[in-house]
Amino acid sequence: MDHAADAHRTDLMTITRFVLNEQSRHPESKGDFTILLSHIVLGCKFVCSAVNKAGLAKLIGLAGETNIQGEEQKKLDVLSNEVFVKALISSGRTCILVSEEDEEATFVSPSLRGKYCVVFDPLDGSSNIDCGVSIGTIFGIYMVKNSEPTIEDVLQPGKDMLAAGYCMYGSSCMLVLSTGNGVNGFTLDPSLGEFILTHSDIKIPRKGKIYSVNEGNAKNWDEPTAKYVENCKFPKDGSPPKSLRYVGSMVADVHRTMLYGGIFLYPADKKSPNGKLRVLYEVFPYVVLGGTSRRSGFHRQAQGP
Ligand code: AHM
Ligand code: MG
Repeated sequence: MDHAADAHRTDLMTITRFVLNEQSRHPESKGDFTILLSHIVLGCKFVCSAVNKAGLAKLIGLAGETNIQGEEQKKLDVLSNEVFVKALISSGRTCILVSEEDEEATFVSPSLRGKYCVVFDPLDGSSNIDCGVSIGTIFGIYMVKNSEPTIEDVLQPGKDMLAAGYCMYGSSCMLVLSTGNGVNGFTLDPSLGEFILTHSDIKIPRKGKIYSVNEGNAKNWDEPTAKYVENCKFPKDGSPPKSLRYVGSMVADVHRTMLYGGIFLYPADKKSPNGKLRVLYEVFPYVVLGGTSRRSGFHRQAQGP
């Protein structure tokens, strides 16, 4: 019997165990981050379950409709937002929340206040919700700087995020996390209700054969962008053309890029001069994940067993 393989199957590294291991390397840590993360994980499990039964539970469609019992239907992204906001506040570890679904930042009342600021898109890929294509949650975590939290605390550069991650609700549900020391992926085992480490120390392959972009916007691109994409299709150096893959859910498109390599881009264009993706909770978390993924080799020795 292959004992190593058997141990791999029976010695389950849950996400909580993984984070506790990581935090134990910081003697000053009081477990606050682990508690915060367990509330994010709870939100992800809830949304995963809601996404899986969306059609059955009539969670798809527009918010504001009423069901047969006269109850108000909540659109899946509205429901996901409520779940994350409530889970994060009740963790007692957050002070400011910024969600794509809410126009204003939420300042947590002093009695429930903690030291973390969480920025998130509770359910990204809205155009794919109603047709059952992969969608996801994106989040980033900052440490509050001011003793009395202000909006400045969530206007910090992406590089100052303590942790970032995403959860993809796809053919399997996968949570990918970086606390600044490599990137690790956990797959939800629905029978256990636990995220288990399945992709350790993810590194984006240096070379990839895929480009991922909404080419329908090409008419509005600037020249360098148009030239770049043209070169993916008709390479001038004699290399084979790249394949095009575009889901239209950033979480899925970037997840594939993390694992297979290549490039994902949503460039600014004449229609959206600032680009479509929101920097704080759609782009910064991926900058953290991409950056720590490439750097992760440097940290391996410090990771311990
Ligand atoms: P959303 O926040 O409304 O869901 O929009 C963000 C999504 C990204 O997931 C994806 O990369 C992009 O919008 C797709 O846009 P398009 O449909 O223009 O290609
Ligand atoms: Mg979004």
